[in-house]
Amino acid sequence: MYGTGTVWCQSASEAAAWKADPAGQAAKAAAEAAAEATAKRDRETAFQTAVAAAKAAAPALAAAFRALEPGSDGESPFGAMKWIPAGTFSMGSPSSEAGRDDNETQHQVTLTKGYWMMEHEVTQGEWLAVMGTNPSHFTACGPTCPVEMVSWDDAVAFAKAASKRDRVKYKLPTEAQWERAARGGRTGEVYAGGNELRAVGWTKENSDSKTHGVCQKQRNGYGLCDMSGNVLEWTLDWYDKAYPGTTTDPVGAPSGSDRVVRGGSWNNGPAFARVANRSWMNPGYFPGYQGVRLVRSSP
Ligand SMILES: [Ca+2]
Ligand SMILES: [Ca+2]
Repeated sequence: MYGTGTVWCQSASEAAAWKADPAGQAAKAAAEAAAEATAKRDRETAFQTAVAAAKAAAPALAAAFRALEPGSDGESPFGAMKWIPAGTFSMGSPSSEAGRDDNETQHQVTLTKGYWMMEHEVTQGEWLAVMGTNPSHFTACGPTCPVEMVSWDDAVAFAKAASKRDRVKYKLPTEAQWERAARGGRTGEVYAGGNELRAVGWTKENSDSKTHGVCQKQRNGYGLCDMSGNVLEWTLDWYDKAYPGTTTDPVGAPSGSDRVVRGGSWNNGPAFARVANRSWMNPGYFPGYQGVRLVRSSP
């Protein structure tokens, strides 16, 4: 700290500027404080507007979503829901994939039922409209940025509250549902939506150490955004290094200490954003890079 006789400064150059022109510096500081206060007010207004709009629109959107036929994409109170078809796909990574680990052995998995998945990570505005709180660290990012600092228990509570509000059965995706959705019905893509990571997601390489508004990057084959990067996403499954024994509608280990989290985040390097990458986290942990996205099973 540098004293000037009037204020304490963070640097010697700042202190010199105060000594040379105290009135000018005081005016500048006041203008900066006023701009910051305005930005904060605008942000709060943006949140209030988004939440009011979300709450007003939810009943009609939920009714339409409840009536939607399996097999079709549709609108929901959480924006577009993309239909992910039943089928067999290749889960895990080929041994040639750079950055892979030995918990990704490639194998065929069959999902016997299709399901809808949110095109984007649950946003701060959407979380606030359902839960009445915003636990996020990056509130300056605004209502269309992903919610973070949510534990697995928080995410499950959110799915329950949203299900009650919309009278739709939302859940966290199983790990297999998450990976099938992230693959987008394509083969040969390392990241969700392509092999150029910067084009499809926010990771440590391009995030500027923060979250970003959802759906700013290229979508994947099913029209989903940010399956690689931005925030990590909880899945329903307990983590085990070995995949579940069954390859038809697998549901994860019967018990465990950590839940599977997928897709990497603004805080992780490129290897974590690979579609095949499997990470895990204590269900009670809620860092500023942990978010969620929900699915709805077909009726
Ligand atoms: Ca993500
Ligand atoms: Ca890994």
